[in-house]
Amino acid sequence: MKNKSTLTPTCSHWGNYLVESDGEHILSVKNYSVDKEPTPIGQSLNDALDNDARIPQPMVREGYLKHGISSDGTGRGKEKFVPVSWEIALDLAAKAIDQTKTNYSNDAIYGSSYGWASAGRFHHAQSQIHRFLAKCGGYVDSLNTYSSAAAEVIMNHISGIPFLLLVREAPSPEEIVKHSKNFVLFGGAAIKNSQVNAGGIGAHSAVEQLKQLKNADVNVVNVSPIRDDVIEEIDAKWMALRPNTDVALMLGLAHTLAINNLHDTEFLAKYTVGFEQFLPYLLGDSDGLPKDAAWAANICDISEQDIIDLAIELGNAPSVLSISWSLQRQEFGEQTYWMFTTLAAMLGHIGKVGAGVGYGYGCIHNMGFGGRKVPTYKMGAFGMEIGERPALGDKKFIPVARHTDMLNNPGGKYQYNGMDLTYPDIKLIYWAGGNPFHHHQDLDELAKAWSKPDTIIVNEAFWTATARHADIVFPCTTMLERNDLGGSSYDAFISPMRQAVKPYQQSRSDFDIFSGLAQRLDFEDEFTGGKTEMQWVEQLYNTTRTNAAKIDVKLPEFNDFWQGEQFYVGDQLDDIEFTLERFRRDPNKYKLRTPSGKIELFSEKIASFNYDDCHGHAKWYQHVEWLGSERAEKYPLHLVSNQPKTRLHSQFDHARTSREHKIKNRERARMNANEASKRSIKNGDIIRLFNDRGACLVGIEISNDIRDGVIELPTGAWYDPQTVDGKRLEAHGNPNVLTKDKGTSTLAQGCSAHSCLVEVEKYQGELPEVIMFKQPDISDKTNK
Ligand SMILES: Nc1nc2c(c(=O)[nH]1)N[C@H]1C(S)=C(S)[C@@H](COP(=O)(O)OP(=O)(O)OC[C@H]3O[C@@H](n4cnc5c(=O)[nH]c(N)nc54)[C@H](O)[C@@H]3O)O[C@H]1N2
Ligand SMILES: Nc1nc2c(c(=O)[nH]1)N[C@H]1C(S)=C(S)[C@@H](COP(=O)(O)OP(=O)(O)OC[C@H]3O[C@@H](n4cnc5c(=O)[nH]c(N)nc54)[C@H](O)[C@@H]3O)O[C@H]1N2
Ligand SMILES: [Mo]
Repeated sequence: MKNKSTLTPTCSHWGNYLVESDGEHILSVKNYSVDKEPTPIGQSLNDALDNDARIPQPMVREGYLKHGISSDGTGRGKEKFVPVSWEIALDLAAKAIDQTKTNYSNDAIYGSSYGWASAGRFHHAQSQIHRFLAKCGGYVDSLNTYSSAAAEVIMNHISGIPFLLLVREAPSPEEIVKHSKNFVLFGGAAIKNSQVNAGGIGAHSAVEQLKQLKNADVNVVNVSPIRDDVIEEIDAKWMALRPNTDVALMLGLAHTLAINNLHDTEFLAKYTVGFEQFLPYLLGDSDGLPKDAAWAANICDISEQDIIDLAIELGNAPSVLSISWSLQRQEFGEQTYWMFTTLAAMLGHIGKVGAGVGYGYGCIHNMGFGGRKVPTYKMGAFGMEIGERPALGDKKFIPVARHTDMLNNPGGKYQYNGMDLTYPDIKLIYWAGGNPFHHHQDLDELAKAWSKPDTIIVNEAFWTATARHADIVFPCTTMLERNDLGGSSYDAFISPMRQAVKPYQQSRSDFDIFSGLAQRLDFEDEFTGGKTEMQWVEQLYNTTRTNAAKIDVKLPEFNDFWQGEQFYVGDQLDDIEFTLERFRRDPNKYKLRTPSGKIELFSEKIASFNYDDCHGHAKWYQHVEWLGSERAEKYPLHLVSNQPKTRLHSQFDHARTSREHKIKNRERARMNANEASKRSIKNGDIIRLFNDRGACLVGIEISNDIRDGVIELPTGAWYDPQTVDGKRLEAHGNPNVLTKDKGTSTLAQGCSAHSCLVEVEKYQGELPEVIMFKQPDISDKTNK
């Protein structure tokens, strides 16, 4: 007999939902009525149980099953998988971990496992794996994020405010309308990005909020190579600059302010240090090159007059300047954030209500649209949170985006943020909750580097390229197949996540997988704390409830919460005062945590590192990959590989929302009619994007929202490398076969994915089938 259908609440990084299921199947995904702008990404959950893309049982690469840690790693991603029992898979993985520790040390285990995983405080894969590896004796971790490494490092030096706090404290459109006359968005505030919110989101309202700017007397400017990075309804002025030239534009604006005495000398004196070191560079006194509007126009391809006009407007009325994170995922990405802060300091509005700065406006919904009702109490957490992990010495961590470099240069020396570091010699990689074959640059090189370690273990629900490149694959559950609680300090909703369906085939939660390994390695009780899933969920909730009570926020008793639906705490929260507002109010009492206690437009500390790619103040550096370089003669299009509007990174690429948007099963790229006609390309054609690092196939949409010289290909199509006519060709449209794998600079060593030149041509050959959403080659011999 069929079970009757039930509605269970769940929470994802892109929204909270009621899921209708019959215990076995998802029947529908329903939005809450408080969510006025639910995203179509939500419907992806209907396909979470997909049979083709799911991993049904533990799998081991054939060569690894035969030869263990001495197998030939070049078979990864190519050899067959053999289905095995949980016993065999867990024994094999435990043995590999034990051998690695004994033969080498814990420093031979790379366990950064970077990635967004899914929402849910308990089954948070990062918490699970970091707790497991820490209790196993330690491992090599990573620092900073792919999202914003350059900004995290530079902003800490110059503002002393932790980046994840700084980005949350942005004036809302309502406040901007009241207090500002200009709103200049470097990198836009794309609605596609504001669909998501790390840890869950109860109600989207970005469009409604931005529309308040429509009839207000606010001059909105979208500084971006892509017009629809700002919604059409607010008639923003489009300044379509060349990608990666924002520093030059900002310098041109700053120069115009300076020569017209429109900069706020009082603010600079009271709240900043180092303007006097920066000014000679700006005016050209130190290098003979004034960074004036004409100089900037030549680089960024915005007219000199437009730059002058904007500077004059900014100099005469309060403004909010906003900068998206994309501007620092590029070569010298530290400079955009430093120059942006310098420009904003010259305008003098930093720390005023409804004016000043927004770092990462709308990159994530509640950064810009979350308002001031922010839960400041701590959520209960399992394991180690980022920032709470053990102290990190030499060889204990790498800057997160130096993954391939580390595998290629064991023992190699390098610099990061003033530190002399050495790459560890990695023998075992363990990943749970991330997709390096999505997030890393120059993927064909990563694939080669992944042939080097002795063992690679991956927990995944789906046959992503990362799972396909592992030796041991543990099939894990999705959030619809387990019990959890959702919520974060970025959102005023907290939600029960009751199990909606039984686990797919043999899959188990990460908690169960790590418990099984910990048992074999003799630390099961330490890992589980002697508690079951539901006991942990209750404990995390009760910790949250106790923390909330300290600031007079009342959460229901656990049982009431658990049986109910998402719970809103916003009406119990006080408006927060932003850190920079407090600093402006009383700079002596609320000194910034910088050496000077003020905003550092010149940093003695950074200058003392003597890096030739990051000096003591913000500067324009000559990039290698941009439209003004020599390389652009061969590869004349700048690839903007931005975030996808139809999914979160690579997650649920196999599901309906993402697939319906593809063209002939390939990722959709956009270029304008002018660039298309130069190459005889028509709307809907399949084209080949290429440079000297790789090539991929995409479907093309012709759109005049893209400036000349630019092609947009969002990230996230599952990496599908094939060999066609003897040449490597990625068949599905993954931009990371083209992007360059180089640190932003010696300072932060961050991801610089947005610096990449390509050329394109109409694809004439026979179309290779996209095979990534199907099961890989699996042996019909099961090893029980
Ligand atoms: N070219 C280019 N590349 C980029 C960027 C760019 O702008 N351009 N942006 C970068 C940025 S900002 C980021 S943050 C990264 C994102 O990179 P990632 O965070 O690595 O990408 P996701 O696709 O979110 O990967 C999460 C994986 O975890 C799996 N997962 C989900 N839930 C669970 C779970 O409970 N347990 C386990 N074991 N697995 C689970 C999902 O199936 C998925 O495969 O990409 C970066 N890469
Ligand atoms: N739907 C959806 N939303 C997401 C994500 C997702 O995967 N899907 N990922 C989330 C994550 S992890 C992150 S870190 C944030 C990232 O947030 P961002 O870093 O802001 O995201 P991007 O989409 O890479 O870039 C935003 C826009 O910046 C513009 N841009 C690119 N290069 C330049 C440049 O050199 N100058 C200027 N002025 N503009 C430029 C592009 O037109 C692009 O559309 O997004 C989050 N939001
Ligand atoms: Mo990110």
